[in-house]
Amino acid sequence: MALSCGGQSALAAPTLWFNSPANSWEQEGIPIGNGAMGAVIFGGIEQEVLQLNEKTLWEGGPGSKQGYDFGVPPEGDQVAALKQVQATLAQQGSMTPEAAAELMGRDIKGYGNYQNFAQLLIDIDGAGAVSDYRRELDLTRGIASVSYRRGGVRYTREYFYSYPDRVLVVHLSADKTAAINASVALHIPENRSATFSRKAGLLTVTGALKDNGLIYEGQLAMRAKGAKVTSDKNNHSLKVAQADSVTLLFSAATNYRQQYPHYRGDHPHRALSQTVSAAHAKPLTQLRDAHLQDYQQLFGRVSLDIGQTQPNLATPQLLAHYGQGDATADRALEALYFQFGRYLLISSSRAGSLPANLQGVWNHSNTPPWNADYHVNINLQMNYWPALLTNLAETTPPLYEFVDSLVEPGRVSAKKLLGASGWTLFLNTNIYGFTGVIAWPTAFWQPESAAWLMQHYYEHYLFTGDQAFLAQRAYPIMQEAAQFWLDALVQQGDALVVSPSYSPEHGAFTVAAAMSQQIVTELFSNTREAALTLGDTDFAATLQTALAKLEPGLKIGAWGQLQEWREDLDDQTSQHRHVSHLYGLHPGRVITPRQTPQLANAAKVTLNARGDGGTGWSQAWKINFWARLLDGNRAHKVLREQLNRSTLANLWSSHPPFQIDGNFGATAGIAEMLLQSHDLQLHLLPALPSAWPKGKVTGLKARGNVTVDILWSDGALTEAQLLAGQAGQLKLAGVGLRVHNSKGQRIDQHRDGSTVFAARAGQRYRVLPAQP
Ligand code: FUC
Repeated sequence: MALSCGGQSALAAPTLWFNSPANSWEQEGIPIGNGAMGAVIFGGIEQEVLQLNEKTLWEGGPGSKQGYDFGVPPEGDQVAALKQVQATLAQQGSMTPEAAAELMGRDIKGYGNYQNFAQLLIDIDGAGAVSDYRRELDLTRGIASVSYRRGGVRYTREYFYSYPDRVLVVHLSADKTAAINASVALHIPENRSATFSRKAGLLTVTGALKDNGLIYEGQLAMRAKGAKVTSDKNNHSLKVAQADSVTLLFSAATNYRQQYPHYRGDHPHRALSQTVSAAHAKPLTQLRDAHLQDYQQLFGRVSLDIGQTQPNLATPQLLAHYGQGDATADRALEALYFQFGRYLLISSSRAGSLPANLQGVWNHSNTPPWNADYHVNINLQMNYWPALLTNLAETTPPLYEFVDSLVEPGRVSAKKLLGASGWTLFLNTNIYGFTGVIAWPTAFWQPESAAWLMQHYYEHYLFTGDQAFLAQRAYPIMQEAAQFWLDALVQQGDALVVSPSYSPEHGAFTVAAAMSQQIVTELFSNTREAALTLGDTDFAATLQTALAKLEPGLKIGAWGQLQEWREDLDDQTSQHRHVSHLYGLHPGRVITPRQTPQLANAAKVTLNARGDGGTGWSQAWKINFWARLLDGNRAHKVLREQLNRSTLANLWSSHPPFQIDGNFGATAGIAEMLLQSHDLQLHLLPALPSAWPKGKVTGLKARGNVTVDILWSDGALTEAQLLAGQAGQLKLAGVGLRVHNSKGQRIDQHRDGSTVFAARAGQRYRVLPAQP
């Protein structure tokens, strides 16, 4: 169903590139990864450094020298402290976070940090001046490369991290024979034991973290054309002299297992040896082909043309040049940034490993910011905003596996900390089932986090129509999260409220802050819908009764703003980065310009007061908010500010420092500018900015399992193609749209401001704008 963009310039291939090696891991490194593992490429001439990561290498947890109790004291319960806070709030209306933390917060031990796995160092001999240097990442292939000329030879390096073969592949070549002299070594951080061994061209390093005994292993294989692989006498490095080309393979694993309460599985040696020897037996072309087939199948589903052409500017220069009046270069950066988010998600979240953490899978420190963990008062959720919208459902299994694994410890937390059944967690979690509270007054209390995570399960069903997923995966965990709130809500007069309630990460502890009420309401509504779909009428009725009393958390205050708290306390000058009271606008769906125009207007007032600044992720959220408010120019303005202020030279999003949620949030926001489907209808080009008058997007996904291609010019729809993944009535925003089935027959009907038609599974439909 090719839509032709007639007359538009050839689409610039999305590529990041640099004309020098990276000086800084954070600012200039090129990230590659296969979900479980990652590498950041520096691209040095004499010494190449690859910062390696494996997602399960964490200190802390069971066996930690610090001690560890999942954040929940094994003895006694904390419910008395909760009751005291609730009583104070009933009497005084509010208390400071410090006073609340004094009672309910806890100094924790053994939480751990995501670890730097190792550095792969490749020393390369050579003499003479270097010219023609280029280091790049081709997003269409998921392959990075470095090339330069030195001493009359062109040297080329190729890098990719294969998901199917589970290995990092680095290939060094030259345009002359016998030109490569190289030695490779693994540099292992100090905070662990390390034993090296070598068999032929295979170097193995194995050891355990001193903190918690977690066993790790890395295997590095080297093979060369035209030379023999040797090693130093300590077996710490592998070498070749005068090789024509060299291929390095690396893979890593630990004995981590995602299973409460021990989180340990088998020694990684056997499985890892099989992985590396299987890859070692394959020629480079076979490894590359398998990688391309796997990667391109995902990445290639969505294309975006907003009129970009590839300017001859390295990525840092493209970024510096942004917003200076060169429209096609600006579009190139925006389109690149959109696709880079998709690339990062594919590279940091694939089935069989943990979800993308605050840095995806990339980390060069043993004490990274925020432990490079999973914050769940927005950050982990934001990481997955683009997954379904941009047709990458295959990146979501790690999220569901991970959240599923939190239920068991989360039951203990629910019981001990709130005296409730069901399960929950609070601000943050690690890979060892941490579901308790920390001591930090500014953020420690967030029992709504589990409910927020449940949105992803239900949305998965809405996007894919997968009934088995709804029945087997989504409903049981949603039900238990809802059960928690049925117990934890407090009756105040006729109303059900959350108490204590704390709007992230400012203000006082109060009762029934907007975000708490909105999230619990959403959980109950979604769970009720799921219950009705699956025939659990009893639980649906229970939720219905609760919903009738639950305060929705949607109040309009004195200056026209959407209230953040139950009382009208909003400070008109606050620019706080968390805008949690607009949850119902995004990522929720109860506030829409069409169905709740007054609330949408109040959300606008709030957003205008908060301004367009903030951390990377906060700006990314605002792109989504403005897109949902159908203001494309404002969404685009925030995108511009995010690119100008919160984006590093390698296009990683910056909090500061680097934090990946901003990348994912912005990619989702751009998709929301082009297509929305949360409002029970499919909205084509809901928030198109005037900077993108003409363009084409293909392969986006809408709820109801619809794949959507849209072509537009002069700021308006030219044509769209819809592929219905399931049968059902489809509703398009706007009357007068003309819908044709694959036989060319018109099948549209028009009512209540929508164009409606009956879609058949597997059928394609052509949508044309209303006749002028
Ligand atoms: C939340 C945010 C911070 C930071 C942290 C990882 O606590 O408020 O800005 O993003 O998560």
